[in-house]
Amino acid sequence: MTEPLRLFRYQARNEIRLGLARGGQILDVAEASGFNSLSAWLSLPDPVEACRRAGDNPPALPLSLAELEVSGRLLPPLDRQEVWAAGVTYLRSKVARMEESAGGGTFYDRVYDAERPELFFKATPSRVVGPGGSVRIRTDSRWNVPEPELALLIAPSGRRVGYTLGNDMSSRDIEGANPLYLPQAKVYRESCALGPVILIEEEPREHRDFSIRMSISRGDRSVFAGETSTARMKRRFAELADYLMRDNLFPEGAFLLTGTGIIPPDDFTLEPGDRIEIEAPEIGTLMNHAVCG
Ligand code: DO4
Ligand code: MG
Repeated sequence: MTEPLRLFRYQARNEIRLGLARGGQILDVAEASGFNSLSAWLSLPDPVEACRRAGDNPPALPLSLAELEVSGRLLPPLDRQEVWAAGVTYLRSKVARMEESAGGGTFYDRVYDAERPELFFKATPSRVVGPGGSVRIRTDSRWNVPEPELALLIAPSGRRVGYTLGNDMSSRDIEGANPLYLPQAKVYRESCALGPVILIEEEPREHRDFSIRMSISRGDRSVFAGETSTARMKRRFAELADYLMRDNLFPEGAFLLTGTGIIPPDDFTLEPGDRIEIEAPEIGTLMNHAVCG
């Protein structure tokens, strides 16, 4: 079986570059193929084939993903893409939201069963942090959680070309007070993390099963651990991407977070300094610390 292709952005000496990993080997994408930004890659007629060709033609670099990550040189895997998100795609999310909501609970129930999914705007690139970056807790909120989610990467053509991991940081008390406060609960500085790499979708599929785990530690103490699988989603990736593309244009491509199936118990809230690790074996681990203020 061939090793999966993984694309990533990293800080080289004086510039940002794209790298491609296949097995243990790291290739410099620009030298092998001529594209050196995510937007340029996404606008190619066949981005997946371009990656495959770049991967066949290696000038290998004396680097490893682990070294890039440890030295803080692995960057968020986006440049000019908008980030959108789907909500209430797992039973766990529906139940938790119905419980937290002061009177709006029935909206969550209805959207879980409706034909049309919940999709909302999550972040511009400047609000997104990458591996090792700090995600933010709102100062005007007292109940905050990370939401570990699989993110789809969609090309301007609408094709799903890859996957990464995401954290849809959320203020549960703000959203719970009134569902109309959703944009404030969800969209603010450093409210989203993406990374560490983009797993390229070499064979198009309607849906895929990824195991997702999240652990949160405070100092040397584990304060939460949970896991799920995208097999438990109520909706298929193809369905979510199809709704996102309806009457919309994404000239730079877009990321679509697919919803959370892991929600810590109601007495849990994030604290500054907490270390959040979100992991899917095929993609890697997205590690961030929480900050506030
Ligand atoms: O309905 C509000 C947001 C839902 C969400 O972010 C999720 O289910 O992951
Ligand atoms: Mg979410």
